[in-house]
Amino acid sequence: MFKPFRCGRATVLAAALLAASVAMSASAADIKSGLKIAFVPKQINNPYEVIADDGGMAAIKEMGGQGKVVGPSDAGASSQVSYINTLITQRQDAVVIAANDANAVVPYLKKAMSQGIKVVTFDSDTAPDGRQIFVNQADSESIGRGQIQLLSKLVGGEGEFAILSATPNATNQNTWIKWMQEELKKPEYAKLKLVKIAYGNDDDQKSFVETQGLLQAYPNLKGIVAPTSVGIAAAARYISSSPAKGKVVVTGLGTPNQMRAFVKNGTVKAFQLWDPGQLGYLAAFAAANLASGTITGKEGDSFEAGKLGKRTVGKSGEVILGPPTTFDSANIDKFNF
Ligand code: RAM
Repeated sequence: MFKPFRCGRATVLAAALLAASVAMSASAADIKSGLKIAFVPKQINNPYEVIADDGGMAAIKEMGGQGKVVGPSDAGASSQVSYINTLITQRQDAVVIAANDANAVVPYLKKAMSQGIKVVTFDSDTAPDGRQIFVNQADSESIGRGQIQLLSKLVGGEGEFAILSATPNATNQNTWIKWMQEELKKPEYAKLKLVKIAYGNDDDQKSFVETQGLLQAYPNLKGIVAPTSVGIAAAARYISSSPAKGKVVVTGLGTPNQMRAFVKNGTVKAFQLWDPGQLGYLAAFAAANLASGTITGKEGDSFEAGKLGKRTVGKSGEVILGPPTTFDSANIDKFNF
């Protein structure tokens, strides 16, 4: 770093100012050992979240820390609050959370940060003052626009479609839906009509029933986009055994393991996702670096993230994993998550 060649007062001051404004760059050796890092998923029983948390636990083990996963069984807006409070009492070094609401958890995360606990959001962000870093699966705009591009291709560019989302307050889904609506404004989608945004609350049964409701309410429906791994699996299951199979397109974001059977039986032609395990892995490295003081979360800070290599913090404390993959019958068997 900065090496003052003369030790006058002005030089020391200049060095301090420079250190405060220059982004930090950390190496693997700078990670403290024995860090206590807790993951708080949206809901503990969601297969997607389980893969993400497992990735986080693997990274924490690699770094010689103590990891654990705690969280609610439903993705309700305030269901994570009591878990955050307990983690504060337990004096964790860092909390990594997939927020169920952009604002509901913020006061509690702020309390954690005021006590020196580092906070990383991943998968689903809070308002920026609720965390130091947000580890995003991919660029939100590309995810949202990409969903409409894929849907349009699958339905032949025209017809009525619905979105089957997670909870009405999920930050990630709401951001993606905003970008889907932006993409829809392009003239090439003039014949594509969004008739309804339904919410399955990332609950399998509710998502299943919502799918049924959409088919009843919109007899001309040509497609359902579910940007949630719970929603897309439930929609595909409903449609696979209904007369709508082969007539109504189901696409969105899902895990290859949950969707494989529906791709093989022809219900689903294509859908997208990133590797949730890598997302959790990256988030754990971001948290450990914050907790080791090697980075502060400022734009330009960089750190080594194990097998994922060097990562740099972008605008508003965002670190991006990478572009999503599109899965179809040709490649789905290459993936096992
Ligand atoms: C569900 C959750 C999660 C989202 C995935 C795609 O599992 O809503 O937050 O990222 O779907």
